[in-house]
Amino acid sequence: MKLITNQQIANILKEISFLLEMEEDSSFRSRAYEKAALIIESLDQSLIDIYNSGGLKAIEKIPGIGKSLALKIEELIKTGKLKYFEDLKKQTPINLDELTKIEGLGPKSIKKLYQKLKIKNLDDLEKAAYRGQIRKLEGFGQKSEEKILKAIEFAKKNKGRFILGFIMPLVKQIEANLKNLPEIKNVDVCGSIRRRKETIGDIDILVSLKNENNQKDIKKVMSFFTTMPEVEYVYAKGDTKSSIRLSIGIDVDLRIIPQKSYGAALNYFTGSKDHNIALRQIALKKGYKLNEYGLFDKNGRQVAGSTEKELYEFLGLQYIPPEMRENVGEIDLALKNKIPKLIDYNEIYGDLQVQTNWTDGSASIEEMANAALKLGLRYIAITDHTKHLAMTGGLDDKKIEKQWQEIDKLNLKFKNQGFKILKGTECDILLDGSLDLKDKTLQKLDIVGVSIHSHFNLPKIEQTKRIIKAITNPYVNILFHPTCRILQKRESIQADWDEIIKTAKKYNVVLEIDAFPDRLDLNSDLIRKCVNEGVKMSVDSDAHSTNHFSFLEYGISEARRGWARKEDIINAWPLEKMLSFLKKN
Ligand code: DGT
Ligand code: CA
Ligand code: CA
Ligand code: ZN
Repeated sequence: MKLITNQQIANILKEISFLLEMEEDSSFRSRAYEKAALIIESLDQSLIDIYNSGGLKAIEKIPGIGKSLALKIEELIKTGKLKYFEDLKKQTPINLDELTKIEGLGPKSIKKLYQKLKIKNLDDLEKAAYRGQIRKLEGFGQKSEEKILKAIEFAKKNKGRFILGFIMPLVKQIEANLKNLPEIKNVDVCGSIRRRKETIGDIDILVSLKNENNQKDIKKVMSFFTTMPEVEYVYAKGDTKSSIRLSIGIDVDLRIIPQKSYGAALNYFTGSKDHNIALRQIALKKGYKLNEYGLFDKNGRQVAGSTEKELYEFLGLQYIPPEMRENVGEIDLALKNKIPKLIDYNEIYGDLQVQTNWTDGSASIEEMANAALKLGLRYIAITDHTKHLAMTGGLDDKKIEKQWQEIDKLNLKFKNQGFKILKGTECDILLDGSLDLKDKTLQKLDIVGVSIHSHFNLPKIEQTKRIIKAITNPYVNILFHPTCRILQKRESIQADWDEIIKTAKKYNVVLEIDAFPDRLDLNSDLIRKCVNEGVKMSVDSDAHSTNHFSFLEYGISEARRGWARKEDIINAWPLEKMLSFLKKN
């Protein structure tokens, strides 16, 4: 039995779907795999648990998963591998991971590039583009060749980094497994993960032991770590540090730290490097020496370092939350005792961007509401796409009115649970800045969100004008995923953000922090600007299935990285307060 997560299984099914899509006449089978992947991603229970308690039959009972798929899942659970998938990959030996990161390359074009130019990976693609071979292919042109080159540059910058929210379930699982070892006292994941950076290079873990110098315990912890089922390769196994690579391709370091140095090590390995350097300078000015073993006076005596709190105290600094440690002004604030009270992870009341199966979501309004309620939320806004986004089956003015009838009915049901479903939209901003629904429809909605889903490459001046025209519409409440970036896939659109923030302030428009792990847009710099200008924000999951509400966590992380407080985030407020803020005169 292999420890394979639902996400890993879903990813394999997605790759199969992609590979099938490249073949002729396989799009039906391809869609079945894609659908199954989405269903598996939104399961509450792990497939391993389902399989262990009910066997193959229980897997088959999951909607959307038939006999043949269930057998494949069983094979993955039992062996960690799937022969069907390995064979498919042999037939088309291309690096999908790399090539699908190039914006605009879908299954059909990747297939053509492979068949005509033998392009298997990013390297091949880059060479062919530089040689001008791609523009000669049917269906490609000089413009798409240029676009590909730009996308390659972008992808190279991100190579080897992982998106925090997608890797976090695995990190939490490893952390929990270590915590369960009876020899271990403290476990902390530090580095960029503790700072909640959007993407991370590796996983840095610190532990301390209950019996610090017991060689047997040290060996046992290190052996456990280097033989976890996810381990693919062991770089080093020692008494104080071990390093491994996991099968998904990410490296993990584990360090055993003596209790008296634990805070200093935690601080050092959390970083950022620039934050560390600034702290060390403060220590020097005070006549101390700071390193990962502790804070030491002139005589080499340790004065602090067993806890982080103590360390900051001795340096004359207020405690600085890890999300702020980027040396962008936080140390000054701490010196003046002015670290803001950041929004906390349990302070979100509602979610203002939620998609359902009325468009491209996978669950019904009721299922989404129940999932939100289960997580402790008090309200959600249903914000399905509008008609201009035709591939999602976007709603028009008529269809959205039908949706309101369903919402009204459901609200009767949810009322005694203290939960409210708001009528919303993710209304498309058209090329000229006008909106995809009529004003008289927008007027009747509780939450009008607007966003861009096309023409990402407009010049800065035009893009700015377009957005400003949209958000000055009197019925607009929120600009969803304002910069439209997709991490590792698409750069932000070009726009004058100072101008947009100014306009948002004037027109009482909220800017969204989209919590979907590959969006996190606004980024921390823009969030800090909004906080400074008094522009309010929302943290929304952009959920497309019931388990996506858990993404809110990463939106809160981004908000904290941008120094936002509860008063800056409107859905950290109770419903009435939030709605009355949005009301316009
Ligand atoms: P990553 O892994 O690229 O996402 O980013 P980090 O910040 O986790 O960087 P990593 O894993 O290289 O190192 C973990 C922490 O260790 C880093 O945030 C600060 C500390 N550190 C590493 N190298 C140095 C160094 O040369 N000087 C100082 N002061 N600190 C360092
Ligand atoms: Ca790291
Ligand atoms: Ca590291
Ligand atoms: Zn959107």
